[in-house]
Amino acid sequence: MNELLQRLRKGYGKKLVGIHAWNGWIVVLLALSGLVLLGGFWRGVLGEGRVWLKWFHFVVGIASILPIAYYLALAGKHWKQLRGKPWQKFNVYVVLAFLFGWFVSGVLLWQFKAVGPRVSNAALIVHDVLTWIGLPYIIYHSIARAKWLKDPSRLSVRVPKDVADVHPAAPQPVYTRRAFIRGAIGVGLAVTVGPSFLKWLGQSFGSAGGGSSIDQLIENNANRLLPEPQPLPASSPPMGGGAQGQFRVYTVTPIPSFNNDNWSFRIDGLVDKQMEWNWETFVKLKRSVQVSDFHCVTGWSVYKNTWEGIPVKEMLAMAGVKGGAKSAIFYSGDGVYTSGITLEQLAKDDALIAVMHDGKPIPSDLGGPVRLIMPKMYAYKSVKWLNRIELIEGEHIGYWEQRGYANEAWV
Ligand SMILES: Nc1nc2c(c(=O)[nH]1)N[C@H]1C(S)=C(S)[C@@H](COP(=O)(O)O)O[C@H]1N2
Ligand SMILES: [Mo]
Repeated sequence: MNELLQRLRKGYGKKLVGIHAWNGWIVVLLALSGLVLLGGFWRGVLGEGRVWLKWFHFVVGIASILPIAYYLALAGKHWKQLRGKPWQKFNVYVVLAFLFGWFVSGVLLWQFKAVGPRVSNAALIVHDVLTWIGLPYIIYHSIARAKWLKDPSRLSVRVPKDVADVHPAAPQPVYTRRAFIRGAIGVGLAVTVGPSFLKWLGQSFGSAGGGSSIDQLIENNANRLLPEPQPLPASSPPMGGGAQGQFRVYTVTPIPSFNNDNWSFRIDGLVDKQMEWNWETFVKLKRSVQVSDFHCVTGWSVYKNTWEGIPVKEMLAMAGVKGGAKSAIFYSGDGVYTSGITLEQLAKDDALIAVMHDGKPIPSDLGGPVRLIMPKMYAYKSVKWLNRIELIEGEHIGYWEQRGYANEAWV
């Protein structure tokens, strides 16, 4: 009988096992690269590597269609084999649904420019939810399955009837060990993946569970700049009715913190009059209020932000732009991050040097005390901890732009 089982497993069975192995490795590669892309910690460590990793993730993701297509070609046969095994059928449905969902949402995220922020936002949420549910499921499945396959009485190959008549199947042991292993894996996963899942849940649907995460960011504000800016009437209550969505805190450096002694703001380069402010003089500059949406290239957005600050136009007018100047470099007080924007692009009324968000000082995690806001461009132009503007003759290629993001960043 052993010989016969072997023979049955060879041709088609071998193919199935092969597909399974390929698919398993692809899922492992996608999971690892995906989790690194998601983890804020890795942004600073990887730098340029992050853009390569993103391409790797896309290419492997697209390649994942191959074993799936191959499987679908063989699915009819597999289906017959699974007759009378509803749980295994269910499992195939679940795995295919996950792979399909990941693939479709992944393609939408890859094509974020073509589909626009609403769609890519939804795709990102789908992609994340599938990851947090599907990954534990698939890890659990492969571990449980590996144990299972080692037990020869549980091979999923059906023994033909005539063979079964001569060799009745061995009595099934009451398998408490397997139940134990499954239970242990379940608990292990809950402990390891659980906390990050809950954190993600909190970030994505923050206000649902009381204490929205932006309030937490404000509470943890590491900046100490006095006096606090007082909101204009249009900011408090916020003209836009309050931001919709959650910011993901992005940074390529440790989050800097500022106080009245170590903070200043400067405009220099090709200007008539180089200018510098300390906090006390900076908060006295005339501000205005705008409502705008905020879009990150990785797919998430925050809608209807009420920002209050100094329009870039007015700031430039104070310093006076020299004839030869063509663009501006925006420097972050983190000492690393920069972005370049042309004066033509900066002529838009909504280019803002923001000091307040929804009527409150911008917390340090979100780039406070002062950040750039370019509502019609992807948010990598919105330099956090902005403390210097330099006017130059040519073009500047900023931090992410050097690492593969387009210098032209219109949404
Ligand atoms: N100094 C600095 N500014 C930055 C970044 C950064 O890493 N460092 N990331 C940019 C990117 S890619 C995005 S999407 C937004 C994110 O803003 P948030 O962290 O307030 O959500 O900040 C932009 N400005
Ligand atoms: Mo971004």
